[in-house]
Amino acid sequence: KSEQFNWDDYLKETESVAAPLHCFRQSRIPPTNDFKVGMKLEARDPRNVTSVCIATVIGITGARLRLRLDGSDNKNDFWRLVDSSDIQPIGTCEKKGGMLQPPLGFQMNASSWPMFLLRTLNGAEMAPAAFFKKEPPKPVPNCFKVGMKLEAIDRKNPYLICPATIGDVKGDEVFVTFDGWRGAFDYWCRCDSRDIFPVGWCSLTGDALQPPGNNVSITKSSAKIQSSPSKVTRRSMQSPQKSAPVPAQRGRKPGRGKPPGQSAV
Ligand code: MLZ
Repeated sequence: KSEQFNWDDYLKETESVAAPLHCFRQSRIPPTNDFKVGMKLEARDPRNVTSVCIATVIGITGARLRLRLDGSDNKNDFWRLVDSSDIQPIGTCEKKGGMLQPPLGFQMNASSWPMFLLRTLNGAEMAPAAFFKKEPPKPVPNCFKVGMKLEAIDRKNPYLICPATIGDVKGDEVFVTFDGWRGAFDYWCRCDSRDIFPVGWCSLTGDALQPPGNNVSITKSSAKIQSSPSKVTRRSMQSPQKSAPVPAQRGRKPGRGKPPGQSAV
């Protein structure tokens, strides 16, 4: 059967190092997730960030919640850490003198919003304030270095957390490259992004860390100082994938450029 992905082996195989914990805006010990499916809370609308809306917990994964905005469809679910500043107990908005807003794409007539709000909150199970954890402070300065390994949310498939490598660093930003996917999912983000985690995060939260893609040849991080670039073809830790593995290509940088015909989903 498929061998399980193991960071210790993988770091050795790729001769790379894990990005230090203090680089991340994450708590050293992941916050406990006490939420239950069905509980309601207030959440910033990811598609309209000036709006605070009512959201329902649709699922629980590790230290994250799968959320759906009340009055929205089921195609725009999003995931937030329990210590995210994007979520708060019901009542917080009003206490601060704000007004709860209908989500972008509210499925009913805008005029029905006040009544909808009353109905959705009536008899709702509200997540207790103690379940919301304080967001960790921003790490300063950006201490990521090219080649460091991490775990990162795949923004195209945000329920997935995947092994990744810092591909570039610019000011406060880092380029997150996903191991084994040749650039199809890579993105720039701030070094204090809540979407990136230290190596070992998923094993602490109980999240299923995805294995690296198998469409890869991995350049050892030490390759730059070696006379000939040394490559490791991943075989031992491959997991079953729907797509046929693309053979490793020589002379290709990892995580860059899209291979022909690779689907991004
Ligand atoms: N459905 C996709 C998932 C790819 C996830 C990649 N994450 C970096 C596939 O299997 O192609």
